[in-house]
Amino acid sequence: MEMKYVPTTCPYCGTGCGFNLVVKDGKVVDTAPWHRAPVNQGKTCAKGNYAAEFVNSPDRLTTPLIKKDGTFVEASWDEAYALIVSKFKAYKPEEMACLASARVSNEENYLLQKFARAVLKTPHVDHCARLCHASTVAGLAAVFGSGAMTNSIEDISEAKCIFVIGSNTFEQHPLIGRRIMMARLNGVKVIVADPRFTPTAKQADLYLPFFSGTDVALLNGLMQHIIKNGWEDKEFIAKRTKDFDKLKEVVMKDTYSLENVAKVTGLPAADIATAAEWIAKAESSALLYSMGITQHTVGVDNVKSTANLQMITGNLGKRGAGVCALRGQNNVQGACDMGCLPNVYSGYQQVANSDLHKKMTEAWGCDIAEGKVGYTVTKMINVLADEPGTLKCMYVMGENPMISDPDLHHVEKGLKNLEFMVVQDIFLTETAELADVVLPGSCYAERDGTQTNTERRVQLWRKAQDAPGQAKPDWQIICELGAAMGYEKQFAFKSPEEIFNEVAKVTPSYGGMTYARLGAEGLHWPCPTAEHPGTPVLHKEKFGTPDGLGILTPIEWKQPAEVPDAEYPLLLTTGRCMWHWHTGTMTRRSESLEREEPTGWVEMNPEDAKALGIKDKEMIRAISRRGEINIGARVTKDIKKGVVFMPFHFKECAANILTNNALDPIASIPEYKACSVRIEKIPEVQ
Ligand SMILES: Nc1nc2c(c(=O)[nH]1)N[C@H]1C(S)=C(S)[C@@H](COP(=O)(O)OP(=O)(O)OC[C@H]3O[C@@H](n4cnc5c(=O)[nH]c(N)nc54)[C@H](O)[C@@H]3O)O[C@H]1N2
Ligand SMILES: Nc1nc2c(c(=O)[nH]1)N[C@H]1C(S)=C(S)[C@@H](COP(=O)(O)OP(=O)(O)OC[C@H]3O[C@@H](n4cnc5c(=O)[nH]c(N)nc54)[C@H](O)[C@@H]3O)O[C@H]1N2
Ligand code: SF4
Ligand SMILES: [Mo]
Repeated sequence: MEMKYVPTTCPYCGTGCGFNLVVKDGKVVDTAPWHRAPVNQGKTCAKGNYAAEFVNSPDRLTTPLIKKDGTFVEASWDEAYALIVSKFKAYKPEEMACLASARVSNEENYLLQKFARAVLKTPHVDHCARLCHASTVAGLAAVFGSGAMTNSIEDISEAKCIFVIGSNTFEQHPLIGRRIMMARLNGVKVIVADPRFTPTAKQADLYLPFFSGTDVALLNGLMQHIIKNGWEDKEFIAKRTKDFDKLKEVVMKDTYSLENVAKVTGLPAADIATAAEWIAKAESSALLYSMGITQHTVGVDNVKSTANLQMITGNLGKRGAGVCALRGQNNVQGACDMGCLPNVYSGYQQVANSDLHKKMTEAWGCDIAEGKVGYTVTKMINVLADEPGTLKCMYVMGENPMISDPDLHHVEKGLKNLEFMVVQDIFLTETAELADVVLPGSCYAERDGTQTNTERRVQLWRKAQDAPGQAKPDWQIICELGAAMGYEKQFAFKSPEEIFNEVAKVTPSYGGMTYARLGAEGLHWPCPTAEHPGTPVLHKEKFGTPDGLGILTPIEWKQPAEVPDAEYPLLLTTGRCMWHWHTGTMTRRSESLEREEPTGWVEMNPEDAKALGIKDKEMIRAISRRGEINIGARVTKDIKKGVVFMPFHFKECAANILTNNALDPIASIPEYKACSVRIEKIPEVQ
């Protein structure tokens, strides 16, 4: 028997923890602590702990599949490539679109956008960051000149006050939750604003249970109280920011007085005042946010508001402070960095800038898609469903929109309008079932590569076993397909490291990185030169805007696109649970995790349940303007009256059948965090 330990990074969340994969006779059998891991020092959450369980699942895809007469038949790689090439060559560039993946490596994402732009010559490439932190990327870039988390994870344990708004850190980023606990040992004050009394909220010194969709009102209210009392950081505002007067014109309005904000948010005015005082008077205060802020039609407004609060209190450019946008998927930061967005090449180099278009054309040595901004994920689905014939062909790598996109009936209609779809995944997902060709990719344990966590730390993945059957690493599939399309030179890579070296060459913020330099600790971008030590804290001396100043942006509160009414009287908000990951492909195949939560539920307040005659655990029907599902009720005081919550992991009661495809006008992110539903008892069958 041969045993070995392979240190690697976690395939789940953007915290970027490290652990060892335990390999026995060439197969991954378990995980074990890796004490040198820089982010988590050997600790993991349950998902990391059980991250070996799905790897050798009997459901793994092991061979290419081609759909013939409505059923999949096994095919060789050559047959699959030949079919794909003949189809891809038959469409015009603008009729094709690619979805990249926050689950795969930087190298693979870099290759996919290169494939889209250099081979298919289409500008339409995007990925699930659209559904997640698109508001952050747009909002923070507009006000700070960089759309990423400003501080490091370690920093959080040095804060003197921590304001968590719209993040269930303890369940969704547990090892960042640990940093909050470490800070608490130093006597830090923790404030949590969330419509649900989550495990994170339960650790707070001050819990603010407010209505979903009232974030800007709350943030403006906090700022008004701070300014009224003269607690703002006058020096920081004067030296490092601009447009304070414009901001004041809005936040000082009577609309945002404590009394008015209390009414809109459903919070006691005194608690808003206390929160304002703690944040403003702390020597350093960190603001942590995630989907509660971003997934709204006002997602970008929400993000800019959090930045306003941190700027007027001087909480940027120093340790223990910052706007800590907690990125979700293991490599969503990296997929954005690699240019899997319709408006930028790697390193956020704008496609519309003709110099940069020329730079990439020369670097890749061929004609590339013209420098115009392509479709977002949400736009792709809308075009497919509502303007059939515009998009005809799609290549989806490591995404499962048939569970994760809003308004699933609409998504299904759109995807069924495609003439040809290729899905490259590790399991036969609900999306793959609709494909014409399915290609078996490899999971994190089966390849080398890099991924970039939420604090912009680029770390290595290390191969621990071979992929099952004929499955291949995603990078190899894209290279082979690129070559089959006639682009041998552009895709002649023999290893992920060779791809990474090209990334470094064309991407200024990764310019100084090599595999050898990444080592065990990784490096934080920007790291532009071989001598540069990396950048754990952004904006220390100046912001990334043209004049170096942070921009204060006046923002008015707006209601969600759909608000409760007589027909649909409850506000539905959706999200996650501790044990499962998104569309469940991996965690529902992990016995230890699936045992904890075998199916979905809807949380409702006892008063709402009583009014409807609904008991705990009763199966009920939830109905929105877009569809209906049957789901078990979980009656709990841990949710605000008038609000109900569902996790979206479970296909048998898919929350996204109900959600609203209303989008933020700038970021095109859907409003997953607020729509309206009605809940009914299921009529008894006579
Ligand atoms: N276990 C697990 N962990 C995960 C994931 C997973 O699927 N499972 N997914 C990862 C990914 S990709 C992401 S993006 C992150 C997401 O991480 P989080 O954003 O922390 O998770 P969510 O459950 O989507 O939402 C967070 C909180 O927002 C609250 N909320 C709802 N509506 C509002 C509102 O209008 N305003 C405010 N302020 N709060 C509101 C919800 O009650 C919830 O507690 O998690 C990552 N970590
Ligand atoms: N209602 C509601 N819906 C939401 C959200 C919400 O809060 N509420 N949150 C949104 C957010 S923040 C996100 S990030 C999205 C996530 O949406 P998705 O990205 O669609 O969800 P995942 O389940 O993570 O899908 C990833 C796919 O990649 C596959 N995969 C995993 N590893 C590999 C690999 O190494 N190679 C290949 N080729 N494939 C691999 C998995 O099997 C899976 O099919 O969901 C969004 N949807
Ligand atoms: S906190 Fe995130 S990165 Fe760390 S072990 Fe858990 S899922 Fe993995
Ligand atoms: Mo996400």
